Amino acid sequence: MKTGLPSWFKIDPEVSSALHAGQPVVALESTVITHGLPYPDNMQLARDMEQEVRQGGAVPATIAVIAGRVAIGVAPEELALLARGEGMHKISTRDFAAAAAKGWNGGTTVAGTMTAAHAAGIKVFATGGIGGVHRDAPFDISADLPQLARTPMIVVCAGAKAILDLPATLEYLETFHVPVVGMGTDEFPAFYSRESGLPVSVRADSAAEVVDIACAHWELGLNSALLVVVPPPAEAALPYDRVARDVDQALAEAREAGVRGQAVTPFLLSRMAEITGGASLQANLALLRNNARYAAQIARALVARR
Ligand code: PSU
Ligand code: MN
Repeated sequence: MKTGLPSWFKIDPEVSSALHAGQPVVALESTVITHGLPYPDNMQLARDMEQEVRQGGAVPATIAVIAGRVAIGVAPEELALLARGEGMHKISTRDFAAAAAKGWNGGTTVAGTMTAAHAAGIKVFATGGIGGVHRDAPFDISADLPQLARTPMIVVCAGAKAILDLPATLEYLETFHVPVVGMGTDEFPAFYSRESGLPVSVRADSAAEVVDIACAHWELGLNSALLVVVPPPAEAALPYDRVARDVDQALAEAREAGVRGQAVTPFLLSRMAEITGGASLQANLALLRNNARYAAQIARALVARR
């Protein structure tokens, strides 16, 4: 637990006492609630992820911005407000100051959640799929990547979103010394799919092994994150070839509609859900719950190690 947080942070009492006592805590993001999933699935999912973390023996800390204050752990009524989505901002690292000054409400992205979680002293974070390098020009690289390059945390995800340029995303992670740790796999998962044909940088077969790698990495004085990638559950995963076709269609529609900036990822995710007749949404929900479960195991292994 760190001190000296900005006055516009508020830490939930349960999260605060867990951090003080050195108990396992898992950060959860909230752009997936405000911009990534439709209502009311988003609200159910947010509760389910918290439940998975608890069942795994850790304390969940869903991070969001409520009336300009960065909440480390949100109350049930705040979660419902985020899920209804009206007037919600998408808050990445650069947006906190604006949110604080203007009293915004919003969901924090992977980058934003990492910034806030790290400030609060949380080491483990679960999300769905990170942002990355988008395909073709004009040049769009998610702020998630530079944040991973400079924040010492364990980020659990199902790879990068299938709508991205996955080889370029992995190249970026390599350049900025972010280990990509395959949880029980040698292959980088492609979010909706278990396979991508691309390799991870190292495989781990247990939470304890992930922690061994993380601790060695940080003992070297490195400040980058570990990206732990978990394949989506087989029963909900979609075949890579089928996803590739649907992604091409969604991307063509985004281009035609002139969608830009922060709106690109939410547009593509919601079009994918429609094009796949809801199958991509089911895969997304399943992998989010699964990642929360793995993150809890890793948070416990990290505490056990210390
Ligand atoms: N994982 C999901 N759904 C999402 C996201 C992750 O299953 O909507 C969000 C994360 O908050 C991530 C963001 O940071 O998508 C990426 O947005 P962008 O490409 O604009 O950086
Ligand atoms: Mn972008």
